[in-house]
Amino acid sequence: MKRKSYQTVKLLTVLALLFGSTLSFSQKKQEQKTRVIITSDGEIDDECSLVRFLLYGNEWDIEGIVTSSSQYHWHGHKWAGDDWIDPSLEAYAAVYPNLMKHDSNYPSPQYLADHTFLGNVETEGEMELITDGSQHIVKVLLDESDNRPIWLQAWGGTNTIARALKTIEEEHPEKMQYVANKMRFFFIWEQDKTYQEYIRPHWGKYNIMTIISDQFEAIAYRWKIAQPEKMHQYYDGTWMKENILNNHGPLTASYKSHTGDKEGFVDGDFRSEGDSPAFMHTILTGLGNLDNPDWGGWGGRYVKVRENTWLDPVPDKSYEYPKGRWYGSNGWGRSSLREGSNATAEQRSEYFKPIWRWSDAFQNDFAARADWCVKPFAEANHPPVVKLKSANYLKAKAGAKIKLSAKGTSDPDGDVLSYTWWQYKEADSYEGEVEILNNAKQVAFVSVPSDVKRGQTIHLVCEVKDNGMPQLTRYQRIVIEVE
Ligand SMILES: [Ca+2]
Ligand SMILES: [Ca+2]
Ligand SMILES: [Ca+2]
Repeated sequence: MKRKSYQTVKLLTVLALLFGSTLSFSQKKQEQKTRVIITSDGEIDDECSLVRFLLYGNEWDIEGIVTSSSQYHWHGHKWAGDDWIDPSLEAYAAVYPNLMKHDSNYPSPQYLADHTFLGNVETEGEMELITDGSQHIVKVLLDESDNRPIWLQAWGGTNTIARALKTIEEEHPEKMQYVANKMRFFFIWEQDKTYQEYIRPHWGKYNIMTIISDQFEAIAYRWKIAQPEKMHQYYDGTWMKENILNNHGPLTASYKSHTGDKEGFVDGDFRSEGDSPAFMHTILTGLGNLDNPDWGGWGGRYVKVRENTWLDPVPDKSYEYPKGRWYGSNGWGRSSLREGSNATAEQRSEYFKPIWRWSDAFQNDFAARADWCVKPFAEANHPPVVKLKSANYLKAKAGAKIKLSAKGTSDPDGDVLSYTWWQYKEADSYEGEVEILNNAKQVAFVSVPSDVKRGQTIHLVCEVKDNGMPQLTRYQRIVIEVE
């Protein structure tokens, strides 16, 4: 079961008003699905990210999987091969029938094969050639029969996306506004110059939502430094072998964990999924972060640095963001992980916390998906469906007492559910703490403090865990705006 994004709820309401009727179930399903296109440079950690991505293939309409170059990888330079994706797609085909027992929304192996393309790969930042990958992106963006937003993810360079946009600018300048309205960007660093040199100057005027992540390092190669020790148990070899690598079919068996030949890591240890935050942001967990990057979700939390561009919150008030690229050496996290950095251990931990805070939840979720590859529905776990009695966005006055109810929450397996209501302090603009009465019950109460100022927000998360194996977590968020 998927929850509607806040924007979708609005859209459905508008459509219902326009047409005066309710949409059919299948139409609703389509409206709820987020559309994604990934462009990847095929690094070993992209391969790991791809396995997790395919396990969540039921969550989105996957409009394209495109191989692209980056500053690290291109044709003939540390290149995984044009067809590096094929073994993963074959392994997916083998587990697909079993995945379908858990959700009939998984895309067929043939569909995925038909939507996999080679993009711009000749050199770093190459965007001269018109490629199958760039042309596919052009086609999807220009298709006016489907106006839903599309999240374009760069797991490597932005060059193939840039090439596609240049084609649109050259051949259909009158469609640029239309295309811009549909696009959302999520970049894992800027792994070539094409965002700064082409996309920003030519498309910046359209104010496209653009998230550029550096905090992805929380689950990249240096996860052991970026994450606190209490979370390592969800990434170590013992956990990975039991939950992911062994006895879960060919897809997760192909996952490239450490093999024990690297100092500091044992056989089976999590290696890196630096690109996963790009799609983890688009998994609808109930946190409502999809169109609100500063709200925080499994893919991290971001702050608006300029126009509609969102970078990582740096825990140093004197820090000035670069005016240009946000990547490698000038991404704050990269430098803070370096030996001899001035960043304190606390700052470093805080910087990566927007992702690692959910490690137990998203790793257990990954483990459940691995089970879906081999187990029948009744023997695997599925996440709870959290429902609120109230709206997600409320207005209240200082001093007001508000009832928080998650009555109606359910679990597809009939599991016993436990509730935790907590204040997401990093995401809200109120600087103090609120007290939540009965914070471990289905119905809780919160008093809006007397010292809140008009316009400030308080973010409360209703976190629901089931008692299945592995234990799964979903959420709803209530934002209280003080009036
Ligand atoms: Ca990559
Ligand atoms: Ca369950
Ligand atoms: Ca706050």
